[in-house]
Amino acid sequence: MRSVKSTFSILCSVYCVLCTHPVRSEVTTTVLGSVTDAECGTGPIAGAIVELDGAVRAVANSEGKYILTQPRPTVVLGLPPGQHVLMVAVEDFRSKVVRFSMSSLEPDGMPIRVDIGLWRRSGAPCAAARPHPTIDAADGAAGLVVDDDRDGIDDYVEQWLGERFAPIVYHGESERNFPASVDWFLSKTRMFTYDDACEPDEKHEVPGPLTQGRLTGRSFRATCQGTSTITSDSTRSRCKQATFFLSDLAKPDQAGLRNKPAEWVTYLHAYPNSLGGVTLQYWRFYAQDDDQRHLIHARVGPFEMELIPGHGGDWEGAMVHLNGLLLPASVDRLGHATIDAVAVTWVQGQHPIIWSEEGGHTSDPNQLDMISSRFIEQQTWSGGTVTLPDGSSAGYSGGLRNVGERSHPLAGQQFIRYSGLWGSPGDWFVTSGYWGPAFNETGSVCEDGVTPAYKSGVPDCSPVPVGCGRIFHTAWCKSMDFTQMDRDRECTASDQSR
Ligand SMILES: [Ca+2]
Ligand SMILES: [Ca+2]
Ligand SMILES: [Ca+2]
Repeated sequence: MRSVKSTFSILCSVYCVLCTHPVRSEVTTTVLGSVTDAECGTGPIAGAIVELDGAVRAVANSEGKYILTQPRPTVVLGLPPGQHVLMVAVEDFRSKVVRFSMSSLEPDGMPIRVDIGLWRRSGAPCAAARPHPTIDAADGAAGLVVDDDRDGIDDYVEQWLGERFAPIVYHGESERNFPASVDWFLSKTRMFTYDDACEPDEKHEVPGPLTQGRLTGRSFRATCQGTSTITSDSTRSRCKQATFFLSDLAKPDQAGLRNKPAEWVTYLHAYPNSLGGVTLQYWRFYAQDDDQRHLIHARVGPFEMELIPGHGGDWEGAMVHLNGLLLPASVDRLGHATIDAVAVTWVQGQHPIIWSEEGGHTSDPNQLDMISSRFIEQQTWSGGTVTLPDGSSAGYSGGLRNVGERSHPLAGQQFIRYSGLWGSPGDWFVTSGYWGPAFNETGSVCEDGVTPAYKSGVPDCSPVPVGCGRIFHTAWCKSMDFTQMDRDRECTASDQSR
């Protein structure tokens, strides 16, 4: 029986190599159409760059006509099967991204027609024109649109771009706290209310079990702070003194999902930016920050002291800002206290390499600050793999999950609206749990948009700058286009507590 099977499989292989494979490679897709000025009706736009699936590119001729041919791919990562994207960009017009369907039943060689009308980006050469600063990736005229997070960009296009530019993350061999997922953390932690003004501190547990949906819509009265009402999705406690929090995990669980890289989820936040493109934020979550290296020097009365700044609940990340051609213009990383532009190494021109510092997990652009000399490689895109230091495979990573916008989370990722702390309050500001992505303090500024909201390198909460007002959460909203997004609703907490 076994020999019959092997013979059959050998025959199949020969057949595949000799017959099927050459035929398959000849299956091509032709997409053609014209690019026109949708606003002024001035006709064709010559010189527009048209790109199919980010793979093949053409330039529209003097009549605005383009034609693209490429081997038909079966699946474009991030899109439903049979779907493709066209990107069209030309100076002075909004770049446009159109998602369209292509049936596998269509006869080989039958061209698909996609005509594109572009809107003007600035200037007003005709009476009807008005400036549109952002990318146009949710216009239903030529394609299908799903925009559940209401940021003006088709959610599948967000996923496609997210997968395309997803980082490769290196974790040191000596790392003790590996990535975790939100849902796993919630199954292990407990939720509490916290009022630091009481003597002793007052904590009350919120009855479990915890799920993402149960993180929001809660409130309590912090009576020792006065009579203020603290909510779990709109109050942000500036100095972590009156807030909800999720308790630190037991020691063995602080290691995170060390042996389950298939659950190392990378959380994507994608939104229109002021470059006329899209910004892609990639967030990683760890149950614990165990930073032993970046000690904080402090003076308390006559005493000099050094603090180890570790804390529960650690969110870290990097962001790729794409320009109007949907190409990377710059990369920012969340540093220890600031957001810094970094020069990264790109793999295949599209995946930036990020080094996760052991313990503190800061995203580094190179390995200079890494302690280890051997690393675990994590490809963060969906279907990406994890490779151990000895070169053996640890299977797939947890892939990429688009959380949507804070005002409109996607696919049940309600955690993004939770304004409390991920981790228990400690003796100091820097040893207390930190905020999630949408309320993160890194690089945050006062209402004036300039003054830093926090003083870096001090163990306790820095005194509130006079007239700071509502804090702008730069880490969540850097370069966001506010003609498309609601600045207040997305980037500031509607209520602050101490
Ligand atoms: Ca969207
Ligand atoms: Ca989005
Ligand atoms: Ca950290």
